Amino acid sequence: MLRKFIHCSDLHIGRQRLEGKLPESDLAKAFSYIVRYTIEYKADGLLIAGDLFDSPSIQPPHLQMVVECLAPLKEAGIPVFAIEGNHDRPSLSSAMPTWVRYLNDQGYLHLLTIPFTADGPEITPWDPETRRGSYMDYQGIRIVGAGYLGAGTARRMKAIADVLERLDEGQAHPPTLMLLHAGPEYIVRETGGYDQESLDFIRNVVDFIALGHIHKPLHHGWAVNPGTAENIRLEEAGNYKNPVARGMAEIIVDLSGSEPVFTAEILPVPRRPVVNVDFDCTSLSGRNLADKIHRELLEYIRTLNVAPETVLRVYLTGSLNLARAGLDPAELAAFLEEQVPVIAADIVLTQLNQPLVAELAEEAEDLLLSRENIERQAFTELLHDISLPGLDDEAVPKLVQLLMDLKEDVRQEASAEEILDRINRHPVTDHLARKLTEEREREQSIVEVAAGGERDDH
Ligand SMILES: [Mn+2]
Repeated sequence: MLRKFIHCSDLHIGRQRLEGKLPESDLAKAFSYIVRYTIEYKADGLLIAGDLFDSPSIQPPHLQMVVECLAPLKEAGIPVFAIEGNHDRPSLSSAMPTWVRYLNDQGYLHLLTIPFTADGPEITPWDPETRRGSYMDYQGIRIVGAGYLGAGTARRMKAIADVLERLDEGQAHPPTLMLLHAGPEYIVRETGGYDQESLDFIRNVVDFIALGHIHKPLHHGWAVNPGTAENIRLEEAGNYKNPVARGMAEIIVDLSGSEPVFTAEILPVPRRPVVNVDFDCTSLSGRNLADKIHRELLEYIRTLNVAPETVLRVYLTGSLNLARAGLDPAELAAFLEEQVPVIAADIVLTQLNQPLVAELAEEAEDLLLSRENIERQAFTELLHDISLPGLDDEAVPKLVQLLMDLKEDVRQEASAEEILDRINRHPVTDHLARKLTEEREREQSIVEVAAGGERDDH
């Protein structure tokens, strides 16, 4: 027995991008794609993990967009379960009605909330009469909406888990899926995220967490954030270098066994193309420097033949004194928009005159966040438990690298010969083989000595 959900988050409908140069409809288009997919895939429900709107005070057309996106689901009879993110509400403690609440009251979605009082979280079942509640038992699955928990996220998650555990009075709780608008604390330090401890704690009562808030896709196995469906900030198009899928997640729940099995896959959502261009200004000098940059950049961009629906994002790199060069980035952007058939151009100065700092920051981010790092750690831990001759502290990282490379080979569907070749060529293979041989020889000589001493006894 399978249940299928589509999970999205952070649609930020109403967001102005590049001072409104990018169409607002892009965000609705992405959302509409997700809705169509949900219907065609015959999913049991759509999950929205917060920040449906960019602000609590969106303009009428933005509400209209969302209503038009959600209407087909209402017609198809596919329920939508939503929570509010930090952008949907003026503040955590605000009692003001929100546009998500309005959509709830109009029957477009089920807004799940867990209010916190002095006594802790107030967790109530969904009441179809009042259309209020914290969770709904739907198709054999308990869907809980934890919402945005602010700076107290880790602490409040534990409090919620505590109450959830006691809900069923000693009976086994149904398979539980939680909607949560939060990121890991290593990303959202200042605003409070979840940490390993709160995750471990909540794991006892929650089988799967559908996350939002962080615009980058995150896959923790049983907790998943699909990332944004459109580039809410244009940096999102450049920061996530590996073109990993992002935008929505397919969650499948297998209820046929004794234990529910949740699996999730993050899928891509088509988005407006953003072309990131690096342009090194270092070698340019002399008079009329600004003009020179205008001309040379234009010449370079013309060679790229970008599609007309593209957003051009130009990172000026190298060293350049903006003031002395008389270069106005807004003017340069306007010039490019006039000369090249693109929807908008954006000049980014953050990489200028500080390439090292930018690179270091990027490296640090990669180190912290990457899935690769987690895998590397797992391999290292596994290898530490194996006692293999020659597998010392120096060899472990080398072998880990080899394993990572092999994993990538398999993913890229490398041939058996190519894989064997990589193993044979790698210095760590040689090192381990030599140590193993030495060890065997030593053992052999011990056996021989022992055997030599006993020969006369027969
Ligand atoms: Mn958010």
